[in-house]
Amino acid sequence: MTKILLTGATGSMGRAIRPLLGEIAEEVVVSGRREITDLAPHETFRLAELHDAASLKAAMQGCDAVIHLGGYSVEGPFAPIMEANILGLYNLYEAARANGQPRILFASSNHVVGFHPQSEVIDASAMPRPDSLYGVSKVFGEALARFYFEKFGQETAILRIGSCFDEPTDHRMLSTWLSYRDFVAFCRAAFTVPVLGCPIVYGCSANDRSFWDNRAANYLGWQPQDNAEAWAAQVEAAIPNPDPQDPLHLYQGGKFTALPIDEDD
Ligand code: 15L
Repeated sequence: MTKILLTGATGSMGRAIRPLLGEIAEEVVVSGRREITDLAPHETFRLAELHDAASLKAAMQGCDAVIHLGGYSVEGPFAPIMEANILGLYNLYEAARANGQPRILFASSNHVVGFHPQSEVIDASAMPRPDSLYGVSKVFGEALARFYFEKFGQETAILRIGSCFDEPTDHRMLSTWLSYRDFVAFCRAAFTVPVLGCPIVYGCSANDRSFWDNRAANYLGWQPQDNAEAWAAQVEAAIPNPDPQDPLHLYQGGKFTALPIDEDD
């Protein structure tokens, strides 16, 4: 693989993984809504807005693969979620269709299945039980990815990301944490496996307490290396008596299940 487009490069996850992408690509086009100036030698910047189809088409020119982190990444009012995660994702897939169908890593979310209880282990065949308007927009995204696969053969790795941060900071994250290096290793696997298809995979490290069974994706050859258990003592010391009735500890989507619906402005 030579040239990857990274959308959402100015977001927190985009910033965290950028330094690792040189390991899996010769060139990385970093794109976002604001200019990025601290470019590494293998990086170029393209201004691209998800609501602006032409800017996405231009940013994707010559790319062999796309890591799509762009979008609205938390619960919020419906209008901006719709613009970024519904219209914006459609624009992204149309840009791919106009650019020779590079493989796409679609950053879906555990909030697609957030109302499944933490006591259950689920796999990719679990029923969507979104916990937020944000989660609903990711259900749409997964359906759009599948539609472009069935209709045009566009390959996508749908990664239902758990919690991709520096380290796990609460009990739920001991199950849902995904390290940056395991994420980048997943991208490498998805972009180099001979036939990708359109799998749904749960994005978490090799956590002892994972809620998710990824055996159906073994053919990708992805073997996460990190394990949130290394932070268990630290989390348990910081939060000694978690309330089992708190949504944070009851549902896989944690506190998203209890958020109010934001009114549009
Ligand atoms: C997500 O989908 C969010 O983008 C992120 O901010 C976290 O809330 C994460 O899920 C999570 O569930 O921990």
